[in-house]
Amino acid sequence: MEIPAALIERLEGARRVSALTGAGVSSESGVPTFRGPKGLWKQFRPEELATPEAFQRDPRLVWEWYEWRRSKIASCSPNAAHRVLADWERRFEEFWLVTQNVDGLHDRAGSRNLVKLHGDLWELRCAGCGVRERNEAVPLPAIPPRCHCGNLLRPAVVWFGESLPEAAWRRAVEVARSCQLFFVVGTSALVQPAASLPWVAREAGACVVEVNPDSTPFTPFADVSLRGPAAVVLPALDQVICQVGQRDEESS
Ligand code: BV8
Ligand code: ZN
Repeated sequence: MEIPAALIERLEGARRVSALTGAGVSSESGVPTFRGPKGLWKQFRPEELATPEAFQRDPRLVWEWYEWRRSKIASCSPNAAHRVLADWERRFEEFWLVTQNVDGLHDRAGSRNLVKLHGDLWELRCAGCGVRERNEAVPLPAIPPRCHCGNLLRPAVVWFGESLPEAAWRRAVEVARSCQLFFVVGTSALVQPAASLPWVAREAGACVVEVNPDSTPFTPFADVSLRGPAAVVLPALDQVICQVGQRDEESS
């Protein structure tokens, strides 16, 4: 994968770097994306399943979909892209990762400076008393699962029409505003407000790099567009970063 010289130059001086990921970063791990030919939404429509109304109307159906996704993701492992993003916490003075993904693969790859905009598939929360629990059982003993208070437990994810967690959104905007380099990896850049983060970074003067095999509505506005799968492009980028790091060490 050829990395443009202009990007190598920006990488040389970069201290504060951030990334936004979407479902595409997990596709090489075997996790289905939402759009695209075999996309998740193909079989289901978001308004049918990933909304509070759908859960109200038919909690069992919504849980069957989440059980299916949990069982699929349970057999997936982080791929090279997840691992590189976890390594970048040690490569740069300050690296933060903002993800739209709920699959938990960034955690499993070792990312710690991680902002989860849309929650976590492996956490349940009570629709009544608000209690939250981590539960990785596949399958769950019974669906829809019930809280000890008698109310239904729901996946601790953000559904369409629900607000993002305040603190997570605030942190994500801060991170996009303060970085010198902003990577947009594996997202169709369609779901708001996450899709506004590359714009926030761009307006704050960051160099915005898109990593995606396809073009997206943001592509024309990216400073650099690396057209390829994340599990190929990110390791290639990481190699350049290591070489630059070695050069710095030799020259200092
Ligand atoms: C909110 C958790 C308001 C659940 C998710 C009309 C216009 C604009 C906005 C709206 C509108 N109507 C409604 C809205 C708002 C709505 C929205 O944006 N809708 C969209 C559909 C238009 N947003 C919301 O509702 C948000 N909340 O706005 O609240 C509010 C305000 C105040 C008070 C009350 C309410 C909440 C949105 C969060 C929804 N939850 N997930 C779950 O997962 O079950 S969204 C879910 O879908 C993901 O988290 C992600 O965000 C999105 C999917 O997008 P991607 O991750 O980008 O994945 P996708 O498949 O689309 O694309 C994959 C990409 O990867 C592709 O580009 C592909 O080319 C690329 N790729 C493929 N292979 C690879 C690759 N890239 C790299 N390497 C590869 N190998
Ligand atoms: Zn409860």
